[in-house]
Amino acid sequence: MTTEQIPSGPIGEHSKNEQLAAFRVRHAGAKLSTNQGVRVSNTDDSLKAGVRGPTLMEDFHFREKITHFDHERIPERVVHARGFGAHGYFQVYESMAEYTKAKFLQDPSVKTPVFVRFSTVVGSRGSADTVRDVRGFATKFYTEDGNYDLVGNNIPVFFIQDAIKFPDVIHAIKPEPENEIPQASSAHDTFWDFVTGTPETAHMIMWLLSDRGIPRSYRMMEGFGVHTFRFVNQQGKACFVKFHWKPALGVHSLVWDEAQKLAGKDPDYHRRDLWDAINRGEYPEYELGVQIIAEEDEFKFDFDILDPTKLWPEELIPVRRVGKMTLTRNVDNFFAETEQVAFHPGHVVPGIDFTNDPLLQGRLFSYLDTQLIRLGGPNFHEIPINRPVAHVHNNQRDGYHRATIDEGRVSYFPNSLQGDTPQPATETEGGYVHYAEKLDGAKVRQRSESFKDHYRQATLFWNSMSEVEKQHIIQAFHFEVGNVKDKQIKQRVVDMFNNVAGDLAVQIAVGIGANPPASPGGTGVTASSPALSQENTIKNPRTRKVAVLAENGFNFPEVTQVIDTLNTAGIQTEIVSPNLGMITSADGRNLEVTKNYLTAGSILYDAVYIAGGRQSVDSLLARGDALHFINEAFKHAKAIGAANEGIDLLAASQIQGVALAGPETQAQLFSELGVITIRNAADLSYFSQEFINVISQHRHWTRQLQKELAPA
Ligand code: HDD
Repeated sequence: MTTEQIPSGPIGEHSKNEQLAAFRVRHAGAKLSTNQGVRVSNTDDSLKAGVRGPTLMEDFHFREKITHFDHERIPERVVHARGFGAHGYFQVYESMAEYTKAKFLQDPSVKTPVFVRFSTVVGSRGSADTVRDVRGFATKFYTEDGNYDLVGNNIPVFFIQDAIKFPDVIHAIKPEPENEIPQASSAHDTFWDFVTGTPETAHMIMWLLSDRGIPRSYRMMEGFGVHTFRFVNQQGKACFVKFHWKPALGVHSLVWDEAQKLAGKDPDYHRRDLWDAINRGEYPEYELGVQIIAEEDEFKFDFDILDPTKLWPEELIPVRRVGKMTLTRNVDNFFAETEQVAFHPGHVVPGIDFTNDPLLQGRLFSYLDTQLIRLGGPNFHEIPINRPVAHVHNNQRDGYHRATIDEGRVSYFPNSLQGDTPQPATETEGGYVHYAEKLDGAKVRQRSESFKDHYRQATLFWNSMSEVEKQHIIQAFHFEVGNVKDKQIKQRVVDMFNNVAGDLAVQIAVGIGANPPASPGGTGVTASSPALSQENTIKNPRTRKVAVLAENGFNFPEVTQVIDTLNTAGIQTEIVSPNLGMITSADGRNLEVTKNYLTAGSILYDAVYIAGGRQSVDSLLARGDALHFINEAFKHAKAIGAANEGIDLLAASQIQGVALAGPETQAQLFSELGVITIRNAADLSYFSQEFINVISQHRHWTRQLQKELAPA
């Protein structure tokens, strides 16, 4: 199939989907065949010489079936092996012509198809989703000008400044080579050995050990292009640009204990969350943001804008939201799409160009190189998910797995036999012309002096954290470095992070049995950046998940009113009870149970609601699982709601120091630290609304600070 046969016409939301349609095969209702299209009469028994005899070589069906199976695996990505993708579209809000000529950033009526793959970096393909790690956020825009890939992460800075260090940092963070332990974790000696020998990692380590390292959902994390790129407009004028993705649902995280337990209870937690949301029509949305610096302002800042370990503080250089991406469709086949998609930061379109960031420059080599081995040769661009919607015409030919049938004798340029075509396009015809940056320098293997401040922005990040975010970072250090066996490495961690902030280093030292720093350090930076704290993010209750604990004898009118109000606000509810099937209310009505205590756990929910009803609550009171559910949800700072008798379960739990509605209280709402209760109210609409507000807060950290982190 040539690209000419692909539905042409203006690029629109569905153009990639229409292109993919030509490759889809539906097998339902069909007869079984070999790969040669020969119908198969029996696929359960190999061809044998006698019923108890040996299998015959001539069994072509057996040979083909087994051979194909033997070759099903391709190498997993050397990093970002575990990922999950979805289709959608991008729409710009208004023309960006002032800054860039990129066509997909011009016309607000155009919906450019996109494919996004989210990933973890360190773990192998089968590892758990919720590990502490950087998340990849890679977007392929199928634009009119050809494919543009924005291959970013959920952290705006990187571990290293020069791509030549990439194998070192990855070797250090991957499982240790002699025993392949630990999987998908940075909590081991080799990684911290590398970190403490490489001070440029300090800033990103602060991010990794913050709540950003354990997102609640792919739908609730930011994305960053990390590098400084260039926009170039029609007149050839360039500016520096950094890209951001801002999620409509805000930036939210798990807590560490929850993340670890989820890795066992539901290792697919993030992919399931994305898959389910898209299937429900709750389409994830992210606004594209840009920060722009004029070429002439390159040296105006106290950091080098080419240094990928530095961010541009949003308060200094505001993020302008220029468009929105909406993910609307799950893949049809994980391997064909998510596994075979090939991203490359070098896939750029006219209007977007590179800078001399040495990390970016190295990436431009690595991604094409890796696809050659991973996808088996130079024709990976022909795999349906990788095909541009724009037409492809060139003189590249042959190679493994070539699918295009190139017609004609000509595969060279210049030529007279085909009128010198395909021929280069002029700039006005859309030909890509590299920005004519003037360069002058000696060949050196050196790091610029302007790249040598490794700590000031790490301090800025630390200063910007709320109290509870700081506590989480310290706990993360205690976990990560607590798993390091070498005492000298542990001490080096304290000494290195003393350069970031003295109070941080002192608190790290306490938890890992190292000596506090000889003298409290720091950088002297006192500024903070509110944009860096998740405390200041969007709080939106939509798509949150609430467990409803109920058993036979529950109060039907009460429970259904609460559930209906939550559902209307876009919050999901699941009835959790000891057995699947139906439970019957005190007034004889039935509700279907969604999960039992083996298939569910508080960690799978954002909030818990305990149904009223005497008999139901008496059963819950006798059930250790239910009390554990509540205690764990409380520990993880989640919203908890209860009405009437349901409050008795709270009173019997380990929740202490929170005022609850007492048996005699008349319709008065009690709401403290995210625990909300009411008794004797004829109508629960006010309660339900307040419960939604409490859920929308995501987590009630004050509770954690007061109850958990207070010194004994
Ligand atoms: Fe990379 C994959 C993001 C630095 C070499 N990288 C990969 C993916 C993401 C990133 C999201 C997964 C793409 C997918 O879903 O298929 N990488 C980044 C970011 C970086 C970065 C944001 C720094 C700003 N990467 C980086 C360097 C190198 C690589 C410096 C090598 C010099 N990255 C690769 C790779 C991968 C990759 C080995 C593995 C699989 C692939 O490319 O397709 O080439």
